[in-house]
Amino acid sequence: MSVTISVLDWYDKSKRDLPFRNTVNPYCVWLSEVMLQQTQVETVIPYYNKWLEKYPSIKSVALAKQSELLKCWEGLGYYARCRNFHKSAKIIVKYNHGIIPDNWDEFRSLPGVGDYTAAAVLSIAFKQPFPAIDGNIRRVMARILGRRKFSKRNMDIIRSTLYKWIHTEKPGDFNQAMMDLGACVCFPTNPDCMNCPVNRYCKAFASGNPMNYPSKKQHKKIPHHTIVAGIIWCGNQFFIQKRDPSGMLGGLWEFPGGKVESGESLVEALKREIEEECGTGTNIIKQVGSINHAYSHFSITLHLFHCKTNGQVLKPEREHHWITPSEIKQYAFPKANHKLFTILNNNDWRI
Ligand code: DGT
Repeated sequence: MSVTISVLDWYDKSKRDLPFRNTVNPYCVWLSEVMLQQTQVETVIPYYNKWLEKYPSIKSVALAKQSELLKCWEGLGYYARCRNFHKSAKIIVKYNHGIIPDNWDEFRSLPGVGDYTAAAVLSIAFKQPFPAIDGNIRRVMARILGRRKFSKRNMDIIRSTLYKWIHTEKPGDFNQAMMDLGACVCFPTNPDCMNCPVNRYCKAFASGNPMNYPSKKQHKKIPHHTIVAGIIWCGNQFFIQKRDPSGMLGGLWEFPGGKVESGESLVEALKREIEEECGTGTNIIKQVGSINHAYSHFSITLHLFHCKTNGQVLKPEREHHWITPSEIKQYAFPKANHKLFTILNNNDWRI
């Protein structure tokens, strides 16, 4: 037996039954890999199924509007993934007759495709022997090889070992087996070593303290921002604007507002932000409610206020719409806003 055979035997018996495991269609495999980046499997499954119902092919993605795709992605986070997938689909339809490339250089050069995604898709969909190295596989390898740090040298060793171990006829199964091992057995804390198919090859297990591998990173404290935003009413409609397409939450819709600066009250900050973004003042009527939300690199407390136009015409720089509450579902909003909508729905949107 070898690590490769032990891992593949275990996978045959224990693999997770996931919707994207029943296909080698490159479009479906790629979509699932994009959705799975930074996101848990249980969260991805309903999004994956819904997306494929609406967009059954790469061509249907290429032909869709970015706003429609973002609506389908709404709530999944890391929206650059969706925008890049759209860009890639358009490139493939325009320059490659809608055929997803099956060679490393072409596929890897597409927007949003990194080493991990290229290796995962090429191995699963096209049976090419590229090891995919995600966070789970890195941890499994650090333990088997007894490496504490992910230094460049150790990463080179991990990569070259995986190139040796990957099964040339079943590279996709090998990669997915290693991922499952990380997700279901070789947990970050309290790994289930007794049920591990490769414990006899594992240096971390032999050490008696597998959790020392890899050594724990010191968690940096993430910053917290206080944000204010306003629902500016004009009759039964209110104002929403589109976020810059290239930045964080790019292409999603939001209420005007921004960070409270030091020394400012919430109302002062909101007046300033609305003037900066909409080119005019407004009457701030009352606070609606507040929510907390955590992004990967910072967290926010967002305070929302009802406002009314003060008779002057708004001169916003960004794309904007005036909508009624019932039209919200036609637009993609950040998750933080959905928390606000829950508060608003409970209050009947009363000013
Ligand atoms: P910046 O100004 O370069 O830091 O860029 P932004 O737009 O990311 O930051 P800012 O100052 O407008 O802060 C707003 C933060 O709150 C941003 O991380 C996105 C988040 N957010 C979620 N929903 C909303 C919303 O409806 N309105 C606003 N203004 N921000 C929202």
